[in-house]
Amino acid sequence: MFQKILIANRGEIALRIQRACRELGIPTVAVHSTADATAMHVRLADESVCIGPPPARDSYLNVPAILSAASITGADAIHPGYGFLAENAPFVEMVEAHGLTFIGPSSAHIRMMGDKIAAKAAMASLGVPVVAGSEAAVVDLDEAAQVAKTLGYPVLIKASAGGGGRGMKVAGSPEELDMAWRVARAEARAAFGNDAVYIEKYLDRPRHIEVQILADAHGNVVHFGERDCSLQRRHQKVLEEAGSPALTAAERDALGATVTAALARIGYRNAGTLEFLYQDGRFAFIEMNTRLQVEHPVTEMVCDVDLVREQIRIATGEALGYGQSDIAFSGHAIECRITAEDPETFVPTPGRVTAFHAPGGPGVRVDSALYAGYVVPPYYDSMIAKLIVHAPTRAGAIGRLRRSLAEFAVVGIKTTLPLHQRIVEDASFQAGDYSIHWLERFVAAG
Ligand code: MV4
Repeated sequence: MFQKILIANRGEIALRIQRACRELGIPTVAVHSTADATAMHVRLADESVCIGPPPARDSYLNVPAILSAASITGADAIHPGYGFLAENAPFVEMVEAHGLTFIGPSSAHIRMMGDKIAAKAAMASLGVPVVAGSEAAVVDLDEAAQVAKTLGYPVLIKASAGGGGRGMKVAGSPEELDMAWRVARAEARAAFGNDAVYIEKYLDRPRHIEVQILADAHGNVVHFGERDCSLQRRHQKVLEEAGSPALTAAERDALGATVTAALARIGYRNAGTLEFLYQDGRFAFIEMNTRLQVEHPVTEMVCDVDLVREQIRIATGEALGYGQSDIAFSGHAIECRITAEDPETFVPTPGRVTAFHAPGGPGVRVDSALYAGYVVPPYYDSMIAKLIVHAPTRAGAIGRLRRSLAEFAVVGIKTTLPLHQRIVEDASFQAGDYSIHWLERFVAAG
């Protein structure tokens, strides 16, 4: 087992990783910017090291400072959490060159899945259903027109280095293709320094369904079912559920069997999530995330698994020790991401939290680094808490969500708690009847 783990992150996920380490008996090192000197992840760590000034590029993305912090504290492994350095292949290589273990996949798999064209081609060749589209990068407008004609309009032009919604343009007709093509290429070049793009048939009202997997270093791969992450605004997820209200157990089992077989064949290791669009009863792979995700707790609740503990065990070389038939799905879980934002305009609301009361009771979990007196800094992501509820049925989970949202008190700054309170009362949400466009319309309608 590791002697000491450095957690290269902040906020609730740094606490989440500390908790897994503590249960395994492993001491932790927190790193922090000068803006986070009084943050809860620093207060609760066994040791902490300041790694730079507030901007993330100078602190949480400061690789030399993070490697130095590991060296001076004697850490032998680094957990990246999500965001920051979690999917940065050169970082993984530097960690390993320093004789440390990166708690995550290999740099080669991170690189493969970061190239969306390569990821899709690999999955297609392994028998995973993918969205209809070009099989490689599309090189010029003539080829784009050819591909689009074959697919039929509307089509979506995507940046190969993109993902998470950045660098996408819809073309609804041949007349729109030229403009969409040029804008997509220019945006991809500006945002990623890489203008490789590919084209897909545009699905007009899909759900976003993702499958959680774990793979050990011995070729064992298991899945933990799906999460429905369709409720998002501007590519920021707002509420996630496990399982999806739209899927049957048979669909879950079939999709899980397909993805675990595929990942076993490429020798994938550690945690991963495969993203699919689901429309008209069909799944289509779009991307794979090679990290622990924000919304992992809903999976933990329904599968009774500690995914962070499993990531750490896998990174030491331990075998999973269980198979697919040992994983049972029990009840339903829902997560609300509470952010320090105005619930109507979504303008960030950093500032002092004067009072804080988290809900509790049966089936309620709050992952947060907030405390009364804490000042939410303006430099980082605005998520301040995740409220996760679990109950035997989806209706039961919604009931627990309603009462825990009413209990939740964050005083001193505006938060998105009122938005979540409105969502739980909505009839379409309660019926599980929504696509990826539902929340944008709900917010616009006020
Ligand atoms: C799509 C799509 C429709 N058709 N691909 C957005 C994020 C990135 N991961 C992929 N995305 C989409 N790809 C095809 N062929 C619609 C989206 C999309 C979306 C996907 C998941 C969750 C929210 C979304 C919001 C807008 C668009």
